[in-house]
Amino acid sequence: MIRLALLLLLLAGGAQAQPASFQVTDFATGLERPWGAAFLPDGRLLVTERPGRLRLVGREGQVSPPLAGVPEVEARGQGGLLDIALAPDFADTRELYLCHSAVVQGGALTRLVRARLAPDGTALEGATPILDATPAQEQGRNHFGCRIAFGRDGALFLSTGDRYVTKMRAQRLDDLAGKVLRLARNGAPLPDNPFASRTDARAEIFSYGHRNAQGLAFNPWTGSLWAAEFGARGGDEINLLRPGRNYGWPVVTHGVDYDGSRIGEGVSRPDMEDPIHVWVPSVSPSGIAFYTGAAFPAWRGSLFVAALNPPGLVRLTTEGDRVTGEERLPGIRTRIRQTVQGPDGLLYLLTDESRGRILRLAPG
Ligand SMILES: [Ca+2]
Repeated sequence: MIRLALLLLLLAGGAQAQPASFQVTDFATGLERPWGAAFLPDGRLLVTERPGRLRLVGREGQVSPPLAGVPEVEARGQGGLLDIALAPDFADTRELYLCHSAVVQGGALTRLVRARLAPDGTALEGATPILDATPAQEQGRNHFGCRIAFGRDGALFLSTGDRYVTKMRAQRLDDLAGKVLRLARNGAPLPDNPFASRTDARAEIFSYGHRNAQGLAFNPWTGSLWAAEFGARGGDEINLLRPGRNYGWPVVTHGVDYDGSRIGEGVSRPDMEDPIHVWVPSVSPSGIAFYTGAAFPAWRGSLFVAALNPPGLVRLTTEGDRVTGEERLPGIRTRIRQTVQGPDGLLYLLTDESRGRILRLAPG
């Protein structure tokens, strides 16, 4: 168990310099590359493991055996069982959503699945694929996205990766890779989606030109949808997602390719959306979460960003839909895949390790 007592100063300009001190403990252990997590109404936590398992973590951190009924996944490269989200009416329906990589006729793609949690919590029931981010791509097993978030209107948003190999899939409107999709609960496009009336575009698309967004969260104060995506070398982004807009990849980016070569035509273009925050060099941002809890009053309004490389946790201060400051939390030097706020107002961090853990941040 790691125990740290750390004093942080609030860096937000003009805000009260109220210190937040925290301690980090291992809440749960024995998880292989935990990737996505969702708290149940009773305080237990469903956690995916990238190799293809789903487990239920009890309120004291006890980890269940793998649940039955989980779909087969393509656990190669960056693929596997990825995100999980509960339906907004989960308390009544026990319905939840998973995204994962799957193989279709030799090619791989990101798949969205709907299922129900069995009443005793030991299995999924009726897991059914409801959307494939087609076309499947034979080459490569990188950049599958994916995160799931529900809007206030009940719409399901799903981020997909550009599948890495050709980059330009993110710009094609007849292709579901490198997008954020907006869907009904059965996986169908919503009729008021931005491209619903066009015959040359997929009606599922909400926004496009994304490289690989693994962070997706609604700002609870403004209602806006925020996304984090990986750049190549440098050029990681936070974007404010608006319907029908083009977020630029790979035409505009602040990053360069891994061999140092230039990508696209610059950092900005009038017909494309600029990010609201950029990292050069990279932090490799995966999951994001707005902090709304009472346990850390000084952190209310912050956006927490799980960072893979350099490993750790980044806190962005925000005002409305703007980023006003940034700090890296001291003492956390593990690759973090996702950050989730618990019903207790504490922060739970999923570590990207083969012997992965859930870290818990509590005042102290
Ligand atoms: Ca961009």
